[in-house]
Amino acid sequence: MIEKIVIANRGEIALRILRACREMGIKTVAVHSTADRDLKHVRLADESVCIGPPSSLQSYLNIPAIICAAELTNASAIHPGYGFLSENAEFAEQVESSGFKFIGPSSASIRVMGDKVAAIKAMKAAGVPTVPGSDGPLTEDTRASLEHGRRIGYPVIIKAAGGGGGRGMRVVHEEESLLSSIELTKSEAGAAFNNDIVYMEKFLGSPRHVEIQVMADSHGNAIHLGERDCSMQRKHQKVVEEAPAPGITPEQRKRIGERCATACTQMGYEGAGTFEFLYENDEFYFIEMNTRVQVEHCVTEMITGVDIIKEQILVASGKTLRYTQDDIQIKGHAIECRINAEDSKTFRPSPGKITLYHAPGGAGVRMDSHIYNGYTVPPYYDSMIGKLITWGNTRESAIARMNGALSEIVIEGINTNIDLQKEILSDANFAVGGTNIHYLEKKLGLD
Ligand code: MV4
Repeated sequence: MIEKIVIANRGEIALRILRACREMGIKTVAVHSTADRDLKHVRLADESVCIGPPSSLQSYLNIPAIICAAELTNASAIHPGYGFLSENAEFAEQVESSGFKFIGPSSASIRVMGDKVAAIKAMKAAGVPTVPGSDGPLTEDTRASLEHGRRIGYPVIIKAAGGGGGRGMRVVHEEESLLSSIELTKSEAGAAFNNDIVYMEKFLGSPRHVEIQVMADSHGNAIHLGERDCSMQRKHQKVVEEAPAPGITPEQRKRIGERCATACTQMGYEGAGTFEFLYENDEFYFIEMNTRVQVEHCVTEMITGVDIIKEQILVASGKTLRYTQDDIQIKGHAIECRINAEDSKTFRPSPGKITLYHAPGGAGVRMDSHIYNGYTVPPYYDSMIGKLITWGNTRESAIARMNGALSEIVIEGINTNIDLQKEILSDANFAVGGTNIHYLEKKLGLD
């Protein structure tokens, strides 16, 4: 069993991992930058190691410094959280070759999913539905590219194999601009990802973003924990997430979920993972897989009762999954509002000192946040300062509890997006459920 874990992250997720470790009787090592000495989890950790200056590149992305901290503290494993090095195959490889357990899938799995063309190929082979597309890289053969375009039908989208999360994509509306768009996307991708491989997909005009949470152990067992709807986003940043996704039937959930779980077994995938789909006209289309724990994992925890971080640690310790698929029952509804330190008009980060903080509470209310009275939000990192999650027996009651919690929360000294969250939660279309990925940007007048 893992005895001591280095938490290679910061903020709310570092605190979330620390809490899981404490519950399991596992010792913790917080690694932090010089700007993060006052983080809540650094104070609570059994040990802490300063790994570098504020810049992420020199601290949370500094592979030798993190592995060195694991050696210094005689830790047995490293949890990468999300962002930073969590989907860096090179890091996972170096962690393992240094004799530590990387809490996540193998570096080989991370590498496959990091290559979007390889990921799609693996999914097709496993029977996961994908977007009609080139099913492979676009080559020098321009006739073949034009042929793909005609077969798929316009509009199409050109995506970089090394991209993901909204980077390196271009929509093409007619054949006339296909070849120049491919060249442009290729050269941008080459510069941005050092990989100019691109592929083509049918462009879906108004999909929802629905993703499936999976969990797999090192013994070939895999289960799914249902889906989340993450369509409420702005500029590829999710704002509100919920589980289950409105309108998805138990039959649809079972069908797509089982395909994802089977794919995990086929690929030898280990740990937590998320299959991202576009959902349009009652069909799921795989686009990408995330090989880390996600920000929004909490809504899944609330409706399944599964502690995803704890389960990650257990399967990393070589334990068999404690749940079979039949053990997983979806109960009620959960919503998560991301709380960001940002300007409500410009969405620019709003770092600074929190002069007053009152956390919300009550039945079905969970606040995952590292902030406290007097904490200073540094300017160097992501502006998310917490997640407010509510659960209810029905979607309506989860919304009612969120409305209550949003009016209860007090954060003074910095600007936050709490007013935006109140607006979304009282939006008539949100109340109906099932709005698409463009809804929020349109509502905000961005489109
Ligand atoms: C698409 C798409 C429409 N059709 N692929 C953007 C992020 C990356 N994960 C994939 N993305 C998209 N891929 C096809 N074939 C539209 C998007 C997209 C999007 C997807 C999910 C959530 C928000 C989005 C916002 C804009 C575009």
